[in-house]
Amino acid sequence: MKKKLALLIILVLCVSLALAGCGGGSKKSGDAAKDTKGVTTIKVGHVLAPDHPYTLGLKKFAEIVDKKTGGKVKVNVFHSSQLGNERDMIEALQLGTQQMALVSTAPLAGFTKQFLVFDLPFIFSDYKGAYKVLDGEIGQGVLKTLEAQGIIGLTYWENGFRHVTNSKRPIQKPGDLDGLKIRLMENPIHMDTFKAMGALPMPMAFGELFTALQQKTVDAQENPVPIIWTSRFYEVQKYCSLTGHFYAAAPLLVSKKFFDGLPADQQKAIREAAVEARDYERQLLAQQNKDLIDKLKEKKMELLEVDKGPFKEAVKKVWAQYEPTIGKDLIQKVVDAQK
Ligand code: EAX
Repeated sequence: MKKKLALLIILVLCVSLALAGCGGGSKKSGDAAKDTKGVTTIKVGHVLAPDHPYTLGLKKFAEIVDKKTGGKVKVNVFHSSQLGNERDMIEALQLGTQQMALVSTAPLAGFTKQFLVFDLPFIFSDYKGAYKVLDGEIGQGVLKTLEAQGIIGLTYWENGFRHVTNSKRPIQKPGDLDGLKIRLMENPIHMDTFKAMGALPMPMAFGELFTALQQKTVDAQENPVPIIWTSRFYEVQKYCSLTGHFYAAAPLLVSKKFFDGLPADQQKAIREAAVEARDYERQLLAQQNKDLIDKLKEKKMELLEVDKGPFKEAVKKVWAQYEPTIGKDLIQKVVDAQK
């Protein structure tokens, strides 16, 4: 009997010691991503296809980080909403349960309103103008506002100028959008912009979009050419009007909880890699924007050049509507910086 009791006490002690080991006290989030060999693993997620420049750029980022840290920091890339939709991932960064994410600016407006300025229709004249604003003090200042939300914005990658596709009819002027059910990102400016042109906005996460188009739950969507190609929207959308109504920047984000837990040399390596891989990702997109128009036509998509003047006129009131929220100064700064 005594033997059994002694065995039971030893068993209980072993189990409680093992559980205490799992608890491990409060680990810094950076440590949590570190394995027993001192290698830190970063999970970075995005919602686009495995062959989109988001994925290719992040793989280049992973290579550069690995090299700059001597293998001490590994980056695992998760595409196609494997880690959730963009809002889910931004929230996971705030909690420190995910280390990095690559998203469009649109959902970030729900976290800091300064991002709204970048989603004003036709605010960017061209790629050069966008880069001057985003890579300069204005863009860096807006990224800084994320830190109060527990997120560090490393730099702006690119999604691109967005165009309207639909399954119903050629869109050549704003009135052609009348009554069209269009999927939009969850961003108030995007909704008000398309409402101003008579469309019916349907906010929806990107991961649900292809099925919604296939089942005709929505008639239309808007995205840059590289997404229309890599997400195979040409299979479910007949018409593409090259409106270029929004320019979507794509901030590369890191959890502040995680990043602050890293040694300074690894933080420096990650910041440098983010900028080097950004330039690579932008170049990939520029090449795709050249090559994919013809490939979409080969897939029997009808691509239409449009006169942007009437579209700009139709949505001008959105600028005035959001001036009190964004601030006249910030809007003017973005316009002036492109002159
Ligand atoms: O950031 O949701 C969209 O249409 C975006 O282009 C996508 O999330 C990539």
